[in-house]
Amino acid sequence: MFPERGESEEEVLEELRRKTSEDLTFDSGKILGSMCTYPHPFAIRVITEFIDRNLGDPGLHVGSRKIEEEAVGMLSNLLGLEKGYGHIVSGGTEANILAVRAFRNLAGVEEPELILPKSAHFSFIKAGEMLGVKLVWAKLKRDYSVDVKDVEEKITDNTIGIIGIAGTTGLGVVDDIPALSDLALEYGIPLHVDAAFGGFVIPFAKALGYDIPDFDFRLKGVKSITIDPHKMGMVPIPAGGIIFREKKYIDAISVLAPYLAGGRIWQATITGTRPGANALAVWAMIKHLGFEGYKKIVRQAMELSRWFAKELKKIPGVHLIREPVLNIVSFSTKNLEKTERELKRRGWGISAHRGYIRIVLMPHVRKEHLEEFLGDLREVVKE
Ligand code: 0PR
Repeated sequence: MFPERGESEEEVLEELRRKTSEDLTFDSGKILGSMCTYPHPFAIRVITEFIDRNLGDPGLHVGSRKIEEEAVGMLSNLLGLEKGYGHIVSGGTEANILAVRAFRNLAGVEEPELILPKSAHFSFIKAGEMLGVKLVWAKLKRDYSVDVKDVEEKITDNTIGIIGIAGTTGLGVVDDIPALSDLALEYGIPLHVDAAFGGFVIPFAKALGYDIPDFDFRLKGVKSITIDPHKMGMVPIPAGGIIFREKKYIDAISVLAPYLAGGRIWQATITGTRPGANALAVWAMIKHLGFEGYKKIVRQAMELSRWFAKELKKIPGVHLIREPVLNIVSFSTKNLEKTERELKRRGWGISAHRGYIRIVLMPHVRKEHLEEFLGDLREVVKE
């Protein structure tokens, strides 16, 4: 019911606290299956200070628009591109939809088809449906990366683009992007890399010496990349990123907004009114942490995931789906449904809907949380 008369701030807050007491919080250490984390305090400060900025009307917030451009510039550099074109958007879903939209608009074929790995995120199902693009699913190999031969066999005159994934949602697997890039160049088809999760992990993990395939704009077939600051970038939700290699992709999805208070603009994002503060927070976090700061966060997450995988392997009745590539470790048990139910009953924020339980070693996950989880898992599996 819409209340007739208002209550005091304190009363309303009290009720909010009571009602959200059911929520799992990141500091409880119980959320092991999420790609989000408690944002960095500095990002929260930035958001609070610049909460009113709207990048949907950049003529009003000219400074913020320039900062978004700089943030896109720094992300492009991280991904091996001197100058890129793109936006800080609402998340990986919007970023992926924008990439498919650009590819479809530029291809200009009547019955557009997109080739994507079986392991692709469900955001592409939304993209296919909204954009009238047929999804052609490519097989995975035994190591759960996409079968590049199968991708090649699925190419037709209607293919508008190919998707590769750098950090799959379920297992954190990085596809053979160099081979996909070669294929894309050979057939003259653009390649989009979904690095929504891996974008803020792989560059740092590689610098730490982890052996992970190349995945970014250094490969010439890669025309666009999704990279989400609201996952491993430590920025509050919503903050996704889409970067294109060339301006023509942005032009292909830009719509004229003629009457805004700040003047007419061309707008490429799906959302109109959109948070400037989050884009500023992306910029601020990159400036504050720098490559070294992110490397430190990634080092901890990667080391913890290697340790965790080793501990899991010691438990009889538990098996790893595959050796971890990034900071995601997935495993199964003999009676997975029961394991899931029991672990959930003990308060753990995990799910097993893909045929395995996925643990994401986000920055809020600490060794003591994992030790407690392993203890519970040992008991549950033994029962
Ligand atoms: N691409 C990949 C590879 C992803 O893993 C995800 C999200 C997306 C795109 C879409 O990103 P947005 O959700 O930002 O639009 N993957 C996570 C998942 O589906 C999202 C998530 C995050 C799920 C936090 C749970 C959670 O608590 O698993």
